[in-house]
Amino acid sequence: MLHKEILASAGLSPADLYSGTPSSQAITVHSPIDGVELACLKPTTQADIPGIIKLAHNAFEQWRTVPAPRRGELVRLLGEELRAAKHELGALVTLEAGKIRSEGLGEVQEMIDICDFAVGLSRQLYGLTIASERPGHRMMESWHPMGTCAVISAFNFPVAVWAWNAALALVCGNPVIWKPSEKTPLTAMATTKIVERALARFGDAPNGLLQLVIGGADIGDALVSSKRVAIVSATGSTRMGSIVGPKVAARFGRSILELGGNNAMIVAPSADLDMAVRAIVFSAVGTAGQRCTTLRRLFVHESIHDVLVEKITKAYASLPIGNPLDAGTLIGPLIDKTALQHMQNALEQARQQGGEIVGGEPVSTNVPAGAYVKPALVLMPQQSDVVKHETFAPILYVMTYSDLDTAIHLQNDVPQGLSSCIFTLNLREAEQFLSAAGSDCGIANVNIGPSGAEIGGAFGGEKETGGGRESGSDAWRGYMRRQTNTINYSSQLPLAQGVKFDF
Ligand code: UN1
Repeated sequence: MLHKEILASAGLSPADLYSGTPSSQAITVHSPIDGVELACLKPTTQADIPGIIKLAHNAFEQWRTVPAPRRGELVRLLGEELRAAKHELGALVTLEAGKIRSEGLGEVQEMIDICDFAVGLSRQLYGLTIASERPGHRMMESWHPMGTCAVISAFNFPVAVWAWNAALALVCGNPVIWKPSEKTPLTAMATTKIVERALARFGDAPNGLLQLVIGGADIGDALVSSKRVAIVSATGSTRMGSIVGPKVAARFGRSILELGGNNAMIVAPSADLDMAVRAIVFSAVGTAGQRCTTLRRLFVHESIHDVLVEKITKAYASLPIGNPLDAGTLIGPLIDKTALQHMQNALEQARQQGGEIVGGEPVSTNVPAGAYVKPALVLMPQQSDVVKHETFAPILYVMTYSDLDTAIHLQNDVPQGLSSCIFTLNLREAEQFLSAAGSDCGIANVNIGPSGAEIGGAFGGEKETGGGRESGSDAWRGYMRRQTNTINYSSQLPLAQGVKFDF
């Protein structure tokens, strides 16, 4: 399929794609597949932001009074529209973000899944009832909409992460302003067209309920700094989070941060090695190593190290690298040449720190402008500085361990705390890994890799990963305000704690 056909079938017209004229302000979008220019967009300006926030606030004042199951109906329609557009939007994810076909489709599936989840949730925004210490009194909790939710998303999951946030925010009664990565605005624009179809079928949603802004850090900053943006949900680097988090906190706003990961796997002596190899290869090289959940560190028991490394090396050698639009490709390009440079720098540091590197070199394909690389396997003598740093590329550092306590200590001894896993058939080891003294990550798995989480669980991590939770379980609470209610149905006014105040 040609680029033009993919763009057109995702509903993007030439007028959408060329809203800007080449200038220092315009956002030019290139496909990571071949570097071809896809669009030149007029960005949202800082001067536009107050009006956008005001419109969202007006939408909030209406939307918060719409019954939650009715709000869920909009999300149900969005899920239907996404199902109908899955193929076209998935292909655009491939074109704009460079994911292989199946992962592009998987990303849209993740959007559909969270819509289904949120529809059910729209009838389940439960609060507790609480026993009161006073006679004739009752206590309860009510969950109310919070206000405008800004979603700042990254290039690597250009649409799914918006959907995790938007589906929940909508049923929770909040409008959403979306700032996608300036590397992937087209998938966001195509999603907005799908949203418009759902809104048209819904009928009476307020204007400004779902808005899109296109731009760079200055636009993100205008959203982050506004007191009228109740929630800022930001996905990206720890560096970005360290700017966003304090700014939102300084104005007592709420942030949901989903930042860097440095995810590990421990492979114990009893592990099913063939299964472990499949999990390692998918989670280390899938999405060309550009997931926040990508496997970056492998701790292998010394008794199985050589045999496992041999199996992984063999598997790596068989991986088709190339144009992600082609059926059969498993590793597409890095997002750009800068990412390639970061990867090469990290490998150079690894070498200096005693690493033995297999792979990692640029691959020449028939599309020279793309940043294609062989995934790198790096045998490290210890967990040195470079290993503790997240490099957004397919680099897997392999280390050995002799006792599980040390392996768990090493796995936790990094600044990030997103995802982790152990391969073992030993129940004691598995439970130790999941215990309070085990993995310190937001996600800890047994006999499954660290990436490719389902939407039903809360997604996020600790430490420099930011502490936010999105997606399933009770992550919805992050999008609502909790109100404690005490109701007195007696004819007395007793004070709590037995306090007397008679006059
Ligand atoms: C991300 O990389 O920002 O668990 C999100 C996974 C995906 C989401 C990753 N469901 O790998």
